[in-house]
Amino acid sequence: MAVSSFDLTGKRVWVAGHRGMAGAAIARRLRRENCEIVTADRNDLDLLRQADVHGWVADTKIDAVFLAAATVGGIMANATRPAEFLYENLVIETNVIHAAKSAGVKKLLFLGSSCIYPRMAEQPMREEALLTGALEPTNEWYAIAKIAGIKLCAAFRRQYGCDFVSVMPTNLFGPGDRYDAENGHVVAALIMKIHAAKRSSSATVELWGTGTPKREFLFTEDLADACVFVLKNYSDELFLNVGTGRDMTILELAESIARVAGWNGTFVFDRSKPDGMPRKVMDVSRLHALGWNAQTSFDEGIKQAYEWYLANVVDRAA
Ligand code: GFB
Repeated sequence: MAVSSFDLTGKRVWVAGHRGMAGAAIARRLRRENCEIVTADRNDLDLLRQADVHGWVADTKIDAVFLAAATVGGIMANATRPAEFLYENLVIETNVIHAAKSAGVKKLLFLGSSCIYPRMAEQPMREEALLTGALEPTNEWYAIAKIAGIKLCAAFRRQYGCDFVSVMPTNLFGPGDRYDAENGHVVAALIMKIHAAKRSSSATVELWGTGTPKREFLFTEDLADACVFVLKNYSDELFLNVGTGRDMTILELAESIARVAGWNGTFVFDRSKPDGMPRKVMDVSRLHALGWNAQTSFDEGIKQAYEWYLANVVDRAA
């Protein structure tokens, strides 16, 4: 693993996707670095438009990029909107990565996803498992786009010597998550459902699938810290897994959220909805060897996510 040192001091750093959960957390984390954070709102820059992206990046004089912009969603959004997940993610990545190379950006960090790994990958999943088997059908469209993003960074590094690196975050949760029961990720969806059950004194909450799949969850602020750490300290073609290395069943996740929310009901299962990948936990030994570890306990992260939901979604709607 090539350790490197990229000093952010005085640099102009573009967070692409700063309105999303991961990008917003990276922008918050960058406030502790002595750099200038650059962002562009969707109305000012449409990342799907190649000429606009090239023009904006060339004019804006950027030193480093965090490529966190993506079309994202939970298992049902992935399964029901395959064209958007494949097309939009491919176009965003190709536009930003190519524009960064053309404008001479010195460092770029691309955010992938743990769904790049084969459905039946050996657990915990090592970086070497990429492209060793068939993907999980519910999110293969998103996975293929993210694999293309990793390969773009690797190809631009090989052919043009660009210092572009990639990280593969596990399932994320935290402030700024999308609270949308149909399209959201599981943590946000369950926070919504459990809070609603508490408010209406309902005795049951419905979980999709069987509750038995296992997932690993990383708090957004830890993800952001890892991204800044990797951008500053790592330079190699091989992408790095980012996670905690610990997983739990979906039912255990639901029970933890119920504890934090103070709801004592029971869970029922809608087996017509998909389980997705049976297990998804990362081998994070490479990142640990470089000196980075997640700092937030799962319970603390859930507490903060729930408080953010109450303050920013529930209270604002009231
Ligand atoms: O976060 P999630 O939607 O996606 O979690 P993936 C799905 C798991 O939670 C499945 C169960 O096992 C679902 O059956 N689940 C139970 C629920 N109740 C619910 C619910 O109300 N809502 C949701 N969403 N799930 C994601 C990809 O896969 O992995 C993302 O969709 C990303 O694109 C991420 O790549 C890393 O964990 O299956």
